[in-house]
Amino acid sequence: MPHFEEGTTLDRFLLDTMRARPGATGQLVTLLKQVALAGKLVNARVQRAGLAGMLGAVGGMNIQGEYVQKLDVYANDTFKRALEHAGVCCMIVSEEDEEQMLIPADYEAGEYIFSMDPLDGSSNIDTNASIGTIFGIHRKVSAGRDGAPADVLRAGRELVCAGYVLYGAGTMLVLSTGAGVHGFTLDPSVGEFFLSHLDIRLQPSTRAYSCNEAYSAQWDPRLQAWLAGLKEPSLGWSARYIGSLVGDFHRNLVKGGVFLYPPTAKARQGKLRMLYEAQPLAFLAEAAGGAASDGHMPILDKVPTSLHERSPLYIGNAEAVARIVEVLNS
Ligand code: P6P
Repeated sequence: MPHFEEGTTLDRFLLDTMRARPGATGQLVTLLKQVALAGKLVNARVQRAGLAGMLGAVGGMNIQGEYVQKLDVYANDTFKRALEHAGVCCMIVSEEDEEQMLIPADYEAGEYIFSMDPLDGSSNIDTNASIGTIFGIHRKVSAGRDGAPADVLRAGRELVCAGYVLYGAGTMLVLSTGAGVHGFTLDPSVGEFFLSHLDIRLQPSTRAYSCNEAYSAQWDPRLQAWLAGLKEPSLGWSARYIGSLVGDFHRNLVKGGVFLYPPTAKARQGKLRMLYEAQPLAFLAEAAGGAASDGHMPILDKVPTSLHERSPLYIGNAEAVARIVEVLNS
């Protein structure tokens, strides 16, 4: 890993690490700079969300005379607007949109497909808990100008980049292009993301688990037994759960932990979506030395068959994920 001095901006990092890549056209760097711009715009609105609440229910008129949009609609529009004209994408897939979005004919299309959950955990906005934008980026494989579902209904190992913008106590952009996972923290006083977490690594083992235990009675009995076994006091495990995937994942990435969202009676295929939640976070987890599984196979080997397909998700430190898979296949 090259050395980066104090105060390295996102732009400098992207140029230094990606300019030298054979065949680099600069499109991916441009795409990620637009993601950073959209993240700053969404962050500014998220930070004022409480005020918007004070100025009337979402959807009412605010003090500037503009309609207060639901934040996840605002986030969706902001990321699409930042990407549709940049000449770097040929399709955008969003949790907010049933169908994929193609680039308008009057804009130049590029070679990348951007899949996103524009504001994961948005139900937590009223509690000031961490929320975020999760994204995955594929390079186009289909012919012609426009992207097609076949460009994203692929194994997550074919992603060229994945990451998230976390709107929390601080605002961070965390991403990987396959060579390590790196975190950039926004300094709002200058409006720049600065490298703050170079090459984040997940240690092999952990003693922290993250799940909604209220559903545990609906889980596979073998998983229930595994969880019960962790509670032996001498083992020293602890539980942490925000209820915001991006916040739970980030905490586990920087401090260690295993997140699990097993199938439940209400979500028989699991709740979380493959394209813009499980795959991007699995890409990051493996790039940081961790693992991600659906309980039977690595998430990154699983090929989704529809844009909004859901999956069970077990993700975090490799030993804990391996143990869960062993338990579920014993
Ligand atoms: P539950 C948020 O709504 C979300 O999609 C993820 O961010 C989070 O991990 C999950 O749902 C929480 O689900 O069933 O525990 O409320």
